Amino acid sequence: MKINRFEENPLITPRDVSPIHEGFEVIGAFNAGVAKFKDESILLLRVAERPISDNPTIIKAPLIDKKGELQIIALDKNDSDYNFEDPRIIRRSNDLSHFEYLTSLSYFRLARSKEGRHFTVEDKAFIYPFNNYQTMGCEDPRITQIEDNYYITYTSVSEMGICESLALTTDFETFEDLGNILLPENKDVVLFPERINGNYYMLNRPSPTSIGNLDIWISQSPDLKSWGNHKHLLKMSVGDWDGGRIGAGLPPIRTSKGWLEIYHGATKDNIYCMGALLLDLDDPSKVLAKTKSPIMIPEAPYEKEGFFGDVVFGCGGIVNGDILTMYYGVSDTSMAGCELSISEILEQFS
Ligand code: MAN
Repeated sequence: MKINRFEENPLITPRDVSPIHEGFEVIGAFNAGVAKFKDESILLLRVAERPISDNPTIIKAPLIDKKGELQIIALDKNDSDYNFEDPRIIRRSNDLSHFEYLTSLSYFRLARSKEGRHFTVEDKAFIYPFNNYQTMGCEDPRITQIEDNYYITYTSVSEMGICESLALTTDFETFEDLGNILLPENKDVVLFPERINGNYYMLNRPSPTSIGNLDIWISQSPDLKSWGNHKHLLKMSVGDWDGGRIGAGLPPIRTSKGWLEIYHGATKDNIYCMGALLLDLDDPSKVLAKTKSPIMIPEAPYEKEGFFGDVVFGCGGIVNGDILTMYYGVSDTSMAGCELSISEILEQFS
């Protein structure tokens, strides 16, 4: 499978983004939602900022309190009550299955480009945590255009859990909050770009804790508000590139063969790759085919090294004829771009 990675990669790095919080540094500008709006390519970046710690033994964790004020928790790295092994999260040593704090606070900022390779990042936030479901941030947005509406699905993180929220913009200047659409824990929601037999559809990824796996599900709605008819869609594998978890990546793309879904899979050791799925055009709960191997694996230095290396994580793309320009997060740090041929992806299924 040929992938034309842009020569300009990485397209946006933390250095290109100035922090909006005093005393913080930007450690990630990644996992962006993507849209074509008028003559612009738009990236809705997940920007992660963390409080600067002058003392190497002190780790600081940002939190927004119930009054909407930013608080900083300072923890000693030698405190045996806590586990600091994962750079992204802080766990209690006596309960490694849950996390207590995130080491950074994520929110969304827009970046715009006329030619799709050089982006200007806006100085202000576009969506900043605004309710109690988001005290630990907003993450991994996807944008689906349905007619003239651009729907943004994203995760809201708080001590109540990780749930899925929906927002709407028609101008990329302001947005309307449409609430939480899925209970915790759920992630990786993408909407289909059109109604199918009168209904809206979404892919999502619940995280069951007692039995079950980190698999992809599909749900249906008459109005984008009430979601039901939840069906299991795709199981992660055992011991393979997608043996740790899977989740939807880009909003599905209509092709003559079916809905093409480019999704992510991770190994148990958190190496994130992208694979492809083909779903029935009339009934997207039917999987027609799945690529055996990933279509993209972390290979370039910027995909292998960073805050959390060995990660390619696509949340959106722009289709022009047979060419899909995919913008994808790399190493939980930066944004990169590449071109793929849709017909070549479809050939991987046969
Ligand atoms: C995982 C990772 C992190 C993220 C948390 C909370 O640990 O995806 O990047 O911040 O979940 O969603």
